[in-house]
Amino acid sequence: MFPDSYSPGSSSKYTRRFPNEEDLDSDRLHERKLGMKLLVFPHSHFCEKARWALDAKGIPFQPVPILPGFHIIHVRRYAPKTSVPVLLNDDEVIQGAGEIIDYLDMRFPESPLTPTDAEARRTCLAIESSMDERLGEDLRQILYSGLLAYPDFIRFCFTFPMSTFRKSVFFLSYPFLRRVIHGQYVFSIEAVEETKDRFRHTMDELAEHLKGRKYFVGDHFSRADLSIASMLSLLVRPPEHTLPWREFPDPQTRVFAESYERHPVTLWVREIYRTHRNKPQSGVSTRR
Ligand SMILES: N[C@@H](CCC(=O)N[C@@H](CS)C(=O)NCC(=O)O)C(=O)O
Repeated sequence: MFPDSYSPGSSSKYTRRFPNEEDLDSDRLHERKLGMKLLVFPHSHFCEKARWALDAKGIPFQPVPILPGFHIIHVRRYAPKTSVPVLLNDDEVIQGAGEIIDYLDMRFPESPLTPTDAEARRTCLAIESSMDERLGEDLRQILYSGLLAYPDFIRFCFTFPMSTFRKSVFFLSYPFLRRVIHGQYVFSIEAVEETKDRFRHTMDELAEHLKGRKYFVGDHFSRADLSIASMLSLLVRPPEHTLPWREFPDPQTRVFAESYERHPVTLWVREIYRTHRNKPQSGVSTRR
């Protein structure tokens, strides 16, 4: 089903999807006429990274929020893994936020998000990959550990733009989903405590790196900045993000978030969102 892949850089690839029987379905043909689609969980920081890259390039697209749990069936219709974001562009399917940036830079090379200088590019990709894990995955574990006990909040994050029917489906499936998410991302209280220490260390390390600089690599905004800011979006909750944030309902999560309120990296994320989010390099506004 995925016979063709392409790797322009160390971490990038895209998958060309070949037509199959499902493509004859009229709804899906209709879908495909509307341009690029991005399958997302609305609050997901990896999805924010892909949305931001599309917006930064001024590429119109339609975000398609999908229900967790059911996403497995939906996403696997197109892609080999179950995760979002997934970008659909005619018969091309690109899964993974970094891969989507690779693809966009290859297809729309104007205003690249990846530095063209080889050394800067290597540094940029290394930072991105390491921070996806150290910030993105660690923060997800920490936040879910406190917030899964609040179904209304989690439902809001996953279903914010969806119909009442879908919200109800989410609610009914939540006891099961909660167990799955806990098993997949939280593991145990001890693991979360360890992760919190590591996260503090990562944030302090980033603050050190940022001293006297505006951007992580060179003098220009790049995918390293976009990735780090996106990975921290759930903690910093900048107003430029597409989700209308709600206060964390869990007291411990509030204490955790407040402990980073004045951290230099938090201030940097706010500034990068203010100056670079919803400001396409090409000047075309695609705010959604
Ligand atoms: N490496 C992937 C990670 C994406 C990811 O972890 N997505 C999560 C949401 S934040 C997801 O889809 N989880 C459900 C699943 O994997 O089935 C990327 O960069 O896009």
